[in-house]
Amino acid sequence: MKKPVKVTITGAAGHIGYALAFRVASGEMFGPDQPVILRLLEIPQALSSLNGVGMELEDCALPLLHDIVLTDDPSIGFRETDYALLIGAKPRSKGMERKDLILENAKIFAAQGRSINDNASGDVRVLVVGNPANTNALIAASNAPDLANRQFTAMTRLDHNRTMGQLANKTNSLVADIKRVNIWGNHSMTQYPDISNCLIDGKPAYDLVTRDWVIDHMIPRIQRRGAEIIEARGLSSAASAADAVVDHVHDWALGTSENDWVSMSVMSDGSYGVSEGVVFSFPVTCKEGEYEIVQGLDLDELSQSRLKTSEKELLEERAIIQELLPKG
Ligand code: NAX
Repeated sequence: MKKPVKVTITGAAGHIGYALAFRVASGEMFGPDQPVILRLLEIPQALSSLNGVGMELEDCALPLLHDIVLTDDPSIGFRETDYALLIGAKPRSKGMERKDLILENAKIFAAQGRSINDNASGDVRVLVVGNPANTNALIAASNAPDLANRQFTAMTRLDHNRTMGQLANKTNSLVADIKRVNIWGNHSMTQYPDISNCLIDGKPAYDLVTRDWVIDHMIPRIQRRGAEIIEARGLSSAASAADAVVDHVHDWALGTSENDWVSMSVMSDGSYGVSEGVVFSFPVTCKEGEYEIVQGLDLDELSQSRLKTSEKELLEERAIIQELLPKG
């Protein structure tokens, strides 16, 4: 029997956390032979609800779930953890400016970065989902002086999966036959879903869809998909977000498929001319727990200008929280 993997989920009593915990515990993230220990972290006001999540997990009698820790203490929540899934964040309240939301959440992710640094496994992998996810990941990484920036990522996999879903629908194909889509930039309205290199059943996607459809319909729909879901459901995406968390960590830990890549927001190393020091979504391949940014893709003028727009937004977000970046 393999040694259990310790997985921390913050905000585990929230919508995404609730949809996620059971899937991690049932083996979907790390495979059917990998036991897990769940460490579920919440704020004190949500502990009663978190207890309910713990009871339901117990009632599932999941063979791979070796232990459940429920806590509001980050030093217990992150203790020796191998994977920290940072989902808990403050929602935007009525009348709150975007800048205030960034600042409020920045404090949470600075504290969690420090706690992960002090308590987690030295080899921990961190995924930030709580918004603004890319900038929160930058803050967490910058507050973890003993850990490498490569250990911190933010989630653009939901946007990636949404792009595949839209393409499958439009071209009447199977999602399994769609390869090499990717999201560039920030998890926000400035993100750039790119299908220039995409193959559908081995054929270039642009043989099957027009550039006008991509520019006028697909890209804006992906950018606004979160709002579309809220309008329809009265609640934000939860099951699909949890599904993207499973995909992101699964591929990071176990590797991406041959001849394909996925979208992950990672610390920019200057690839494709993107400024260093922002967490930016790139196409990546993963192997044995490490990711590599895919190099050498051609970017036409339109793509370059869209990358610049998203980079500019990330630089603006960074300027707002600059004082919370002790690493520089
Ligand atoms: P909910 O409000 O349902 O749940 C958030 C939970 O986090 C609550 O239970 C709250 O008590 C807890 N929490 C707040 N501060 C905490 C802290 N300091 N430590 C531990 N727990 C804390 O939100 P939910 O729908 O689950 O969404 C969570 C976050 O994901 C939001 O910031 C949301 O904007 C973001 N999203 C990010 C996505 C992405 O693709 N990157 C997509 C989905 C989602 O919108």
